Amino acid sequence: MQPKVHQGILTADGFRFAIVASRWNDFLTAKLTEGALDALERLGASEQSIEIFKVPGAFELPLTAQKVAASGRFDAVICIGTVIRGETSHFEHVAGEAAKGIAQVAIQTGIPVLFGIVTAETLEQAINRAGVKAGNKGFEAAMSAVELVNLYAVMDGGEKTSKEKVFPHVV
Ligand code: INI
Repeated sequence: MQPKVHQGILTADGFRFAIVASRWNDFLTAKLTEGALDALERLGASEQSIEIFKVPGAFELPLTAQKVAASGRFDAVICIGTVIRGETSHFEHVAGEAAKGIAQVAIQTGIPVLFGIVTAETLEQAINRAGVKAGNKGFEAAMSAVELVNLYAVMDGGEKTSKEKVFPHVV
């Protein structure tokens, strides 16, 4: 069997991206933002196609992402933050609400809203997920954003539905 496979190509050219980044644990969160920018730049996004919105903490990410997404100015919103259990007794609330809220915003607005949030038990774990031993969650979220905007452009019948762009990625 060879079913038809649909997946987004990895080009950021022609799309607009918003990064919504929290300021909590900024020495780590800044690394995630850098990772996201690195991914977008490597995939061909221009400086003019990216805007960054800063918020106090991860709890504030969903509403801000909702406003940014509802503006209609962006093809994807990449949410960036760091929540560390060791530091907070309300870890579950902050991380849980951020995750739930971000998922809701994506479904409500119909554009990709990415979860680039490190949720870690310890500071060491968080450091590792911010570009040390276990990748960079911001980079990963931005890569996913680019893949999804391309997939949805094709699914929604946008201009990137040309056969040349789609079929090389059908296996
Ligand atoms: N916000 C975070 O982004 N990360 C955290 O680890 C964190 N801790 O530890 O509490 C955190 N709290 C702040 C929260 O996101 C809100 O900004 C605050 O509660 C005001 O609504």
